[in-house]
Amino acid sequence: MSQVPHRAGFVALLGKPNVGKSTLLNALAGEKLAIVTPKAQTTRHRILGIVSTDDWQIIFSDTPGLIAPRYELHKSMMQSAGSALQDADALVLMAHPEEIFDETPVRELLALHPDIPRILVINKCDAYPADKVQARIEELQWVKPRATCVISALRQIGLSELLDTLVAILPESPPFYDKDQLTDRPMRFFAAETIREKVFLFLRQEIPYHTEVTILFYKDAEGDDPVHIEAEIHVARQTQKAMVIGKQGAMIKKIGTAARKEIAHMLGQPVRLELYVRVAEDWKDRPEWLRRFGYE
Ligand SMILES: Nc1nc2c(ncn2[C@@H]2O[C@H](COP(=O)(O)OP(=O)(O)OP(=O)(O)O)[C@@H](O)[C@H]2O)c(=O)[nH]1
Ligand SMILES: [Mg+2]
Repeated sequence: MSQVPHRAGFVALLGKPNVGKSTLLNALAGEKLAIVTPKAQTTRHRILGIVSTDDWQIIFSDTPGLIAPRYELHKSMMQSAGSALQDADALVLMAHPEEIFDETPVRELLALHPDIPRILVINKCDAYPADKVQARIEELQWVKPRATCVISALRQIGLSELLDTLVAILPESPPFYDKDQLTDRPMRFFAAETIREKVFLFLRQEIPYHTEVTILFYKDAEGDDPVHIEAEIHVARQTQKAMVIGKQGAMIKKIGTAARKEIAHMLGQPVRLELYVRVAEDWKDRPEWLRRFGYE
């Protein structure tokens, strides 16, 4: 048994879209919990990633990238980012040297929580020269960080220094979750997110932003029957439905095959996956659809 007091607490990962928050969550958790794509605004819900050792437990919240809301969907996404600060013992503000989005939503959210210790994390150090990294650190001094870490979430550089920095801030506390628990989300959520990731990766420009995925049916393997999942891909307009299905069903087949392989890999079991495409007219601005899709 270790003699040091046990520490535990909550850390919110915040930043503009595309800075690498989900990549960092996955790297720290050692598992793919959050989907990652080159497109901004990939993450739509808060996702917990629980990292535990004998001596400490950090509960990270991955959050949607901070933007000025244009749809009801965005408002809900920004609320879920804000909710990660309600119980946070520390916040990680993630940035990288060449961000494009407006900084106002970041400033506004941080202003609401002046007392939460802030760690500035400059990500993607593998892709930028040191002088650019340094320039970004200087630009972000308005954050008044308690510490600054330079990392590459992708190449897993600087992560243990980041963890040491965070553990030093955490209060003494028993763990909040079982030490072998990785996240708060059920497998159905990861199945839906995996399908949504393939939509983000394979479809052009704006289509992914009009797409949501729900699980209709989920049954564990039984005897010779594999895990059976039926999911609906919802789009906002009829024309988008044709794009998701593709010529002679080629696109939906590509999405289904890639998602099925990845879900099967996650579960370590074969999976039967059936996908349906439905039109949910203008769902991004319709509270009844948003509620159905799990947004508050
Ligand atoms: N070169 C480099 N690319 C990275 C690094 N971390 C993330 N990326 C890439 O940046 C893109 C966005 O990564 P995400 O993890 O989805 O970013 P995010 O902050 O979660 O984005 P949203 O969910 O849209 O807010 C992906 O293409 C990642 O592969 C890094 O350390 N180095
Ligand atoms: Mg993300």
